[in-house]
Amino acid sequence: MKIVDLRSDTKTHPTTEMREAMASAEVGDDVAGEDPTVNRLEEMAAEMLGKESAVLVSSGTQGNLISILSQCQRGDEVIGGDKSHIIRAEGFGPSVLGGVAMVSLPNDTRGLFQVDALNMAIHDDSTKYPNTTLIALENTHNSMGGIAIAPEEMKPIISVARERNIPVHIDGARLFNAAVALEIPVSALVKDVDTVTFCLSKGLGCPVGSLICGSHKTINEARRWRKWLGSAMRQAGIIAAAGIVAMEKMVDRLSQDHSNARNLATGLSKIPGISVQLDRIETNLIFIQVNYSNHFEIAAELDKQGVKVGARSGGLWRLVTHNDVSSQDIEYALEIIADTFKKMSD
Ligand code: TLP
Repeated sequence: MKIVDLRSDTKTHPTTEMREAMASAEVGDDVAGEDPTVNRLEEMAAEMLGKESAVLVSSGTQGNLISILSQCQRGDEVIGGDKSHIIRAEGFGPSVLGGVAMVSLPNDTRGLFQVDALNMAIHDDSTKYPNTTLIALENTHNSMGGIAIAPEEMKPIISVARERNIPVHIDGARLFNAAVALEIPVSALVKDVDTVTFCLSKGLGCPVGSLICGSHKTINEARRWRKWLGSAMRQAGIIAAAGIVAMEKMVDRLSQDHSNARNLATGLSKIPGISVQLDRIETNLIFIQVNYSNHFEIAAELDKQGVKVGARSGGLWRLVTHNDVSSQDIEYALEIIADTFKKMSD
């Protein structure tokens, strides 16, 4: 049966070129800094993002965790948006493992937060409150709809951070989607921030891996944390080889995922029972509202037919385009979805 997996871009399979690069990768002991393929990937990442240094880590969650632990001490706090992945979906790892408090401000529809609220929330050095030692942004912003936040939109928050002498981290799990959608170099998106995590394993199609980019000092600290967390790896060039292919070959094609997402969203908007805000489709994530109480059953039926969607409570569904979903797959999925909705609408 044909499968069109629209649940997440984490579902991608490595391309043939990645598998070949992995099979023939030159490797060494990365704990000793001797893996030439890892070293090359880290150099490429740092250069592309315009940062001094980069380190390969296992996942986006680990990238965010290590970025926070490298910049915050026990008893400090991080401020992020209440809808951000760091706050919502990473199990408060920095609190569990580093004694760092995670404080949230309401995200606005652009995935940002108000500067007045930020100014008020920041705690300067005091014995009574935790020190605010990091501000976390997310770009693209996943749960606000995959929106691509432009540098000028982030500027007010970054200016407050600068005034208050607090570093800024970007969870850029889908940073390259943002750069492609905004048609700017990825470095322009992160020029004024201190650390960035981006994922190889989402839109870029790799089986595993994320990179943290930042200053030499912070990345050295990140390497210590990676070791403490038990995830400094040995011949990790096997993983890095796919990452190099991704950074060389998989970035420009993200625009195809974005146009597939727009086509999918437009098709879905014509199906009775589905509401979509088409003007909010900026990258590869589509959120739709399904106005049927049996929406979980509809999703289960779609699954049986090979069309997999991310159905959530309240009828909010997320559909994601990626390298394993072609424009023909979109047409196919739309036919099945329209048909199933017709049969099952309550
Ligand atoms: N997001 C995943 C998971 O929540 C399942 C998804 O399908 O969207 N930051 C952002 C913005 C993310 O969306 C994710 C994963 C992460 C961090 C964490 O990355 P991983 O899964 O590699 O730890």
